[in-house]
Amino acid sequence: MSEGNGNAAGRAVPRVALGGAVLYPGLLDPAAQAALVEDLRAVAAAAPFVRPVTPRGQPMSVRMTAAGRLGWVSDRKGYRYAPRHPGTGAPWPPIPAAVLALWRQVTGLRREPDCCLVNYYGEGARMGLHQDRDEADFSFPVVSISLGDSARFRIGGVERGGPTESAMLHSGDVLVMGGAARLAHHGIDRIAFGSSTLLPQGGRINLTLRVVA
Ligand code: MD3
Ligand code: FE
Repeated sequence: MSEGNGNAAGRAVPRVALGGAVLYPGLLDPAAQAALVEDLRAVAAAAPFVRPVTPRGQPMSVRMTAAGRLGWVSDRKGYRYAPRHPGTGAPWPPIPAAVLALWRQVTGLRREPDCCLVNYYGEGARMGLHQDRDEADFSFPVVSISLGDSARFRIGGVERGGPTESAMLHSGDVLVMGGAARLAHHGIDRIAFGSSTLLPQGGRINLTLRVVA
């Protein structure tokens, strides 16, 4: 009998981990991961990945695009949510239906996310410790979906400079940051480039789903 991460009721079994975050290891099976990658090819065709610069002009190592009503953008003017792609000027493509279904599955919310940020980590890319606080209502959780190469994820507390802990995130893992974890500092130390064959060119994609307004 193969139960995977499901149970008799067909629900995924979560693990509470890392400062109140809830991790669903391997919630997406390999076929679902591959289907999501295909959905993301269509997103990236309509809204190409860009390499954002920080407000101080430093290029980020992570490449980004987005789907949904709003995308998160960063440039010399600052970072913010914007209704259009910074390069093409077009509205962001819709969030893929499978992504919205996953959001409903793990949050139980009828409210849809406004933003599906798509981060791509090539070899050597990382994301420093930060908080996600550009959104209006922190009572909504943030949902993260990992695809491709494994990554070392780090999470600390709400206050800057406190103790942190780390864990590996693997392809198909889904992380729900709600409650006290919503304002926790977090980042990606490094990816294990080449640890997955999901993406032909290697690397890691992370989707983060957020209610913004
Ligand atoms: C903890 N992305 O896009 S996902 C980000 O893997 C971001 O690309 C990382 O941090 C990535 O802002 C980490 C896990 C994650 C996402 C959102 C969170 C952790 C979070 C929001 C609050 C606390
Ligand atoms: Fe973040």
